Amino acid sequence: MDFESLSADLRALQQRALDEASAAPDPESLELLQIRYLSKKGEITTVLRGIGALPPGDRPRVGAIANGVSEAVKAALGRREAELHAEVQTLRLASERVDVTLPGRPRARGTLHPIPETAACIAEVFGQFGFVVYEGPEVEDDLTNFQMLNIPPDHPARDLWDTLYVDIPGHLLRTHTSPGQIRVMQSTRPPIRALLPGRCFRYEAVDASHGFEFFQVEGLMVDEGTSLADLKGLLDEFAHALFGPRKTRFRPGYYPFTEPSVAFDVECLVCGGVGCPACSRTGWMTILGAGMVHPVVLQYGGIDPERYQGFAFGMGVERIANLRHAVPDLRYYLENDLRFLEQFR
Ligand code: 2U9
Repeated sequence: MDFESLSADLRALQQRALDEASAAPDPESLELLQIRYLSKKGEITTVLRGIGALPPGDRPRVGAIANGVSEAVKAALGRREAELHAEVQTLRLASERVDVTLPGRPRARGTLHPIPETAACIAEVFGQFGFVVYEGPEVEDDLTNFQMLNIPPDHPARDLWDTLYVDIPGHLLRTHTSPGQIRVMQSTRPPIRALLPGRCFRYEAVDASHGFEFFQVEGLMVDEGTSLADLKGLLDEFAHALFGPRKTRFRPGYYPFTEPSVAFDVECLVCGGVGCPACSRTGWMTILGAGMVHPVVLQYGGIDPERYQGFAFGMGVERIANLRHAVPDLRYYLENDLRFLEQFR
């Protein structure tokens, strides 16, 4: 082995290594090339084994060529590695590309349940007349739920409300939101315009038009000189806002906490007053009850009935929602069946 053939071997080896490096398809093949050419048992070292046969004067020159070959192969492997890395990066960027100008994917949106939606709609109308929403507790005491509303313990009117009692003596689930109005009167000086939405509870057999829980909205106005005419004017505006322009009427009614008491009717929403099954052929539909607050009730609320008068009204929200959306059965409101709820989008 002479200097010429050894250095020719090294150059050939370099050429082969560089060709293979630039053709390496992935980082794993680069790793193999690195082992094959540059490791302790690699091809460069193998060629250098022949160095012992050379004259001592030639040995450093071959050593220098071998170093040059090593460096060139190392550099070629490094270049290819950088190239492969860039290719991977480009592929990844292409596959992960986000076009920020594309429209978003629409998500299914929930909606308000028809009962709170109707309650909000009612509050919106009365809000325009200065009524402010208050909330009372669902567990009430007998005093505020009944006695202060002019319904003493043995009063026959108690038969109207079959009550759900709780384990605390003298306490019950409120049968109407009226006790909340007592609390408003006790804590607020007139003029008062209060609206009380809330869930109420009665011990009832459940059927299409009765539930043991229902949602009520009650209103109370107390001021000097408040009259039944003010009540009629307000309720007309309310009925028109919800059901469009229609005839309305007061009919005599009875509640222990109002005197006089009335039922407020609108012209039938189905037949327009001609008479149909929906209005029991009367041409009218009752949408709420109302009246002038009984002087005794004002007194319980800490208000002087000689100076102030008040009117109050109350409505079942399920009934109003039924009329707005033609829902035939109250039980739908509590079942949370999506096939029902999705119709209120
Ligand atoms: C106070 C004084 C008076 C509230 C009133 C009604 C008439 C009424 C019913 C309608 C259907 C209840 O949901 S329903 O079953 N309510 O007709 N509510 S007057 O009167 C009050 C309330 C509070 C201190």
